[in-house]
Amino acid sequence: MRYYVMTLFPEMIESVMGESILGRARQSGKIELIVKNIRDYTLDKHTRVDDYPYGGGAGMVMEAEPVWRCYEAICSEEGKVPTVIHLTPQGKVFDQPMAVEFAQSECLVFLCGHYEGIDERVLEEINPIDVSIGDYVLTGGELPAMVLMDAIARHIPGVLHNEDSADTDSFGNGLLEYPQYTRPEEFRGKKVPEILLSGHHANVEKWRFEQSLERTKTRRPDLYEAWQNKN
Ligand code: 6GU
Repeated sequence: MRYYVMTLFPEMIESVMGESILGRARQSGKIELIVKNIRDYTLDKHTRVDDYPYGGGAGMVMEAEPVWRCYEAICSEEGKVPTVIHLTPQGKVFDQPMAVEFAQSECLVFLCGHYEGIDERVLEEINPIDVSIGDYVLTGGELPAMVLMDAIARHIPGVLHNEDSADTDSFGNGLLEYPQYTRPEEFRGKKVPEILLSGHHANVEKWRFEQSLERTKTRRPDLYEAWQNKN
């Protein structure tokens, strides 16, 4: 997978994407990350990338030209027109099936807006897929882009050590995950459920499945209903 990020805050991306499982996936070459600073593509001598909105109103709008030139640079590098994901609260709300679907791509470009948004005309030209991460407003698209890159990366072969954990984790089967325990066997008087110490694999699986069902039913009745309808 090759991820491109178009942003005004490249350090924000680099600082997070060098860590943990994503950092390891980059080291091993499973994921390539190319961060483009939109400011590098301005033609303005003061490197300005935003301006006041026509019609007035609060805030600033990201100019079309630097975004377009940055996008064209990526198209040239790729030698084709890539899939572009524009992070915006106006987009389709991201979910697990979308993560699985996007993971099939060879290359994904994340366009991060800031301020009051991006000049509509360059969005019409690029025609990206608009994606939101939920119904609340953030100051920019960088955190959402990283949320997507993380969720998508888990579905790229070799990124997770244990290949089946992407499927058994919460949502892999449409249910929340069962509770987990590790040593010691007793913590503040609380014991690990006996069945997990039994070594009886089939019983453990059955118990975990029941726990998943119960949790989903009480915590996320919406997911539980969806699961019932498809099972
Ligand atoms: Cl993708 N961007 C911004 N700025 N805010 C958001 C969002 C995206 N998703 C939820 N809130």
